[in-house]
Amino acid sequence: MKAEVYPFVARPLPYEYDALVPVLDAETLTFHHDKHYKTYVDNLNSALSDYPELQKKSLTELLSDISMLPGAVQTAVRNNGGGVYNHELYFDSMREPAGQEPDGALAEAIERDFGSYRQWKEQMKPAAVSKFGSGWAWLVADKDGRLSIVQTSNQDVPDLEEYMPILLVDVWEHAYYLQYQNRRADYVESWFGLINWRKAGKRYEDWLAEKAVRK
Ligand code: MN3
Repeated sequence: MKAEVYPFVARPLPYEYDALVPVLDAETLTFHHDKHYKTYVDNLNSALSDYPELQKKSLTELLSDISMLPGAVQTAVRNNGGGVYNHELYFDSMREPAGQEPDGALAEAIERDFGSYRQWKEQMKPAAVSKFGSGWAWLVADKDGRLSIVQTSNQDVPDLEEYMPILLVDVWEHAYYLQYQNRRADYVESWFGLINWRKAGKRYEDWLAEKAVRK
């Protein structure tokens, strides 16, 4: 994530609106990006407008310790700041369906921590499908580079001081309902084919490099 600060600006999709067809159609992606994501950006800016001291903080800084923020703005930052962070990573974690699989250091770590890519997928899919209500399923790395799968509710993020998000899947109904209706499992199964493993691999390697420097 780039260290952008207030006022946050909605990022364009890194591909065309129809680039993810047939997994995600242009209507789904247009509503998701132009309406849902954009609203989180607008609401985050609105929440920060009266807090000059918070306007110098990056999104990661704002989300890393929400309890340190003024009480009146905590919920708005948690919901809308999380909404911005999660959607930017979600859109950036996908690419046109091409059947990519992980490689490099991330592929080795997946084999080490899950057994194989297949076994990782067998754990990631139920984490996403079984998430009750609205939320996210994530692949994250800890400070030693160990991978794990976590779920978060609403627009919550994992503990960003402990974990680096590598990729995530949105299981809010707005992510899939126009195209898949109630068939969340079909959406999640198809989403695996959209994962941009090159970008996920780079996030993982950058995180390892950052941690190596700090030790
Ligand atoms: Mn969403």
